[in-house]
Amino acid sequence: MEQDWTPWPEEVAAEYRRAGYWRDQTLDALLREGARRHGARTALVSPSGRLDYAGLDARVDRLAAGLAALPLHPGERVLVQLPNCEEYVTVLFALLRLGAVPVLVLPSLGRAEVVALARLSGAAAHVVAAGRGVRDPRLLAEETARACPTLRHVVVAGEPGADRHHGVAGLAASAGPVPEAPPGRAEDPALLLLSGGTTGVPKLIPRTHADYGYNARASAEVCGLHGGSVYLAVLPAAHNFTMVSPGILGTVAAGGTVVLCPDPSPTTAFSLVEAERVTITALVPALLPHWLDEAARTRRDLSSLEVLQVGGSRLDEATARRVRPELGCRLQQVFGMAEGLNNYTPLDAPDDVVCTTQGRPLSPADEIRVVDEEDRPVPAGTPGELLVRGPYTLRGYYRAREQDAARFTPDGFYRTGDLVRRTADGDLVVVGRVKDQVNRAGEKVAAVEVEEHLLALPGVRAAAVVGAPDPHLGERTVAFVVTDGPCPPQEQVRRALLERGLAPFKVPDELRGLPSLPLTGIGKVDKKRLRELLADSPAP
Ligand code: OOB
Repeated sequence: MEQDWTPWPEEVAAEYRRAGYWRDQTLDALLREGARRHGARTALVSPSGRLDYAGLDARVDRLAAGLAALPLHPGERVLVQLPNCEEYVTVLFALLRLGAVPVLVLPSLGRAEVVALARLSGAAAHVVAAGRGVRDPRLLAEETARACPTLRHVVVAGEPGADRHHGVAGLAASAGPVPEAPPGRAEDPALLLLSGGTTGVPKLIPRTHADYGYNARASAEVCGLHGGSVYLAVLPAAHNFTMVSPGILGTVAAGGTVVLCPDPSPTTAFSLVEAERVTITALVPALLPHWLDEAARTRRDLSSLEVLQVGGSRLDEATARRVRPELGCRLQQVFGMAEGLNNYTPLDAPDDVVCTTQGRPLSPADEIRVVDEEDRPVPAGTPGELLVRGPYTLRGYYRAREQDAARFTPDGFYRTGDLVRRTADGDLVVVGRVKDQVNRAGEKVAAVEVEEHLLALPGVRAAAVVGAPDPHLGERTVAFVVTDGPCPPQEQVRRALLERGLAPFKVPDELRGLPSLPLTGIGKVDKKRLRELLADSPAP
């Protein structure tokens, strides 16, 4: 059988091992080690309560045994679609301990995407939360199971002892023995992350224990984490930023405390910052103005906060400059991607660097190229597409050999699709994008995916989706459609897309009818022209 993923070439892997980037250690060992070294220290704070390292480790052991008894086997993929709750962390570590492969699914994804991910990964189980979200997550999971024959179990977190019919199981914690992890697994995929994507079908990113562990440890180091650090997870836990930059895993690697914020509102977050003496947290730029406004209004004591990380989409300089005076903490810009590469502004960099660049690569082993359309390196200071290769950047997507050819160079560089310029000091500035994607408040929307859903609606003859500048979202999605007869009302299209199972955040913010789509010289839809149309006639 063809391999599901592309490993690093053996001589490269040997070098990463030799240099100490890669360790022969699975990700759950980070927790095991924490339990051994400082078992009584608080590891996790969530609405369900507090767990110290020893307590969390013991809970993960019991849960791993429970999941194994379902049965779930090492190597099997499991969709984990949970909000920022205690079970997210315990289930994640339990699956890793078991050797099962979590597929991290954002809670906001709809049926269409979840089914596609279940099929692509051949998932054996889907873990959802009880009574959360817009629709009943159990219903969603049961629909997924019907559409995907490999799915044997729907596991509902937050509902102990749920009825077992229809393959629905509660999250049983069994006292049985924990299956021993087979050795030498460190360089196998530990988990699968969702790619922001540029294609009609979602793509999955295989991340190995060794590469992800390095990403976590090295990030913890550049972000200055230590045993006294308290990290507040505000963004969805399943996002790479929250997982490993330095996020939950980086904090566990440093022996710090993870606090889970159940919603991203500044009111909730500020109470937790005050109560738990949070030292570091991470936001997308779209959330930052709300935090600044709330800080001006509130009496909450934010003095514990040392570092505010902002990333996921472009942060404008004016807002960046408000962070230190108005929140009283340092700003750190983070330009990362689930595919691997993380860039951080150094914590001791001057304000000008912190407020005007998106940082520099995390690892001395990150190989960066900035190239023109012919893949030729551009001179420093000239914008070009960013290509990257390194000890924690994938070499190929999961089960996507054909699509890989377009996204990787023959010598293994990942084409990020981001246009960057490199300053004389080696800092990167993101200036644009060549990939066909909308970055909506940090959430990535592949234009093609939405276009395909639009084209499936009756009467839609052509569709093109582009991003338009938006003061609140950074970018909003605009769909241009060519229809038989008059353009249907936006609300009707919105409902039809939701009905098809598309995630609400991917439904176009604006719909515009056109008699035909403008085409380029070679007959492709001219998206540049569409953006110009938008600039000429902005939304009312
Ligand atoms: C993070 O990961 P993804 O996979 O959701 O999205 C990656 C893409 C990048 O290729 C770039 O287009 C954009 O998001 N991006 C930024 C940015 N950070 C990410 N664009 C401009 N400025 C930034 N600071 O978004 C992600 C993963 C780990 C850490 C942080 C963000």
